[in-house]
Formats: sequence, C-alpha cells, structure tokens
Amino acid sequence: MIDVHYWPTPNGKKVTILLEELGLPYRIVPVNIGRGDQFTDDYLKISPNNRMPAIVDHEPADGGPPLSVFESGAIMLYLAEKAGRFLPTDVRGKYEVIQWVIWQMANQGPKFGERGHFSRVAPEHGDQSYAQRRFNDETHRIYGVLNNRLYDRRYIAGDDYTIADMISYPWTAGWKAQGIDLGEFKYFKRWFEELSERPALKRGMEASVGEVEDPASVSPEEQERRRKLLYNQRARPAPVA
Ligand SMILES: N[C@@H](CCC(=O)N[C@@H](CS)C(=O)NCC(=O)O)C(=O)O
Repeated sequence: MIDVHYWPTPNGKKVTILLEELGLPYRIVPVNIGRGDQFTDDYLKISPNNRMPAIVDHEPADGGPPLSVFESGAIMLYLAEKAGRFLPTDVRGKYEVIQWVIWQMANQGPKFGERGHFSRVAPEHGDQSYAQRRFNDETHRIYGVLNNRLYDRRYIAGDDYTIADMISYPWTAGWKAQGIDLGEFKYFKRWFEELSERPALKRGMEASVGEVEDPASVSPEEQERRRKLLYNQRARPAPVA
C-alpha cells in the first residue's frame, strides 16, 4: 500500500493521476496546507521542505522498511520505475522523459505558481504590476514551449503517453484563469483535449480528501495563527545538538 500525503492542488494531482493510471492501491492522507499540517514534526520527517505531496511506500522493491519520497518529480519517477510503466528503460527514451519531468518542476510549476500568487495579492500590499507582468509572460512563454513541442509529437516525450504528460497536465487545467487563449496554442489544445478524456486521469484530478472544514467555522484567533504560519515563511531553527 502507498500512502499519498495529499491536498487537491496541481502538484498533488500529478501523483493521483499516475497512481490511477497504474491501478496501484493507495491511501490518501490529507495534508491541509491552509491549516499548517505541513509543519508538523512527523510530516517534516518525510517532507523536510514543508510542502506536499509526499508518499510512503509500505512495500518497497528492496523489501526493506517503508520508503518515503518527497518532491512530485521524484515521486513520479519512483512510481513509474516501481511499476515499470510510463518511463522507458532505453537510455534515449528515458532521458527524453526525465528532462521534461525536470522542465516541469523547474519551470511550469514554479512560474505558474508565482503567477497565481501575484494575481491574488491583496491591494494593501501595493502595486504588483511588475511581478504580474513578469509571471503572466512566463506563463505564456511556457504554453508556447509545450505547443511547439507538441507540433510534431503526439505526447510530450514522443509517441507514448508518459509521466512527462501526467506531470504537466494538472497545471494546464487552469488555462482559462491563467489568461490563456487556446486558439493561440492549437497543438497544446489537441494534447490537452485528448488527455482530458482519459478516465484514469479524470479520477486522479478528482481525488478528494473528504469533507473539508467550513471556513466560517475557523475562529479569528485561529485565522491569525494560520496567517502568521503560512505567510512570510522563514528558516526554521536547526534542532539543538
Ligand atoms: N516542487 C514541489 C512543490 C510542492 C508545493 O509547492 N506544494 C504546495 C502546494 S501545491 C505546498 O505544499 N504548499 C505549502 C506551503 O506553502 O506551506 C513539488 O513539486 O512537490
């Protein structure tokens, strides 16, 4: 059994898409990142960067104790390798996929994430137009990278559907809110529409954490505690030896 420490965001959904595509049994362990679950001592042991997703594989291939992996790109590589699917084993095919997985982690995820962040900044924090322009442009550029890639390939890494596609898809599901005109990116659009019809991908996108708390039930003191915890995150002191 694989535990997926999860909250329903694009980074979390990458992992549930792959698990659904693989048909591997998994259990969702909610990490409510709005409440600060990512900062607990137990969670930091498996995900020291205080982010989700992370997994714990209770039956790793070496037969040893449970194995944990954090960073969604590493999780995708781990699960694909474990199952022997969606990651070629020949050197050229394998690195074709790996470079697009790393591209997603280093470009599409962070830049789209910052675009979303700066689009939501409250007015009392001042003029954000430089940052908004910067990350809107980057988002547009990145859609262009995908579109050009898909111009003469069915999937991101070539003829086969791989983890390179699964890791990029969830961040593009928000294309409308990201200000993207699909008419400008017709090869991307073809890929997006094909993937959107896959039943396993749909299940992964809909993976739920069950009932979530009603924001109205959170006291003003608790809201203040969460605001302090989540915004302006700075280094945590190292444990005293
Ligand atoms: N590079 C990481 C990014 C993970 C990430 O940023 N996760 C966000 C949710 S999408 C998170 O856990 N945020 C919690 C926080 O900001 O404290 C990955 O791909 O796994």
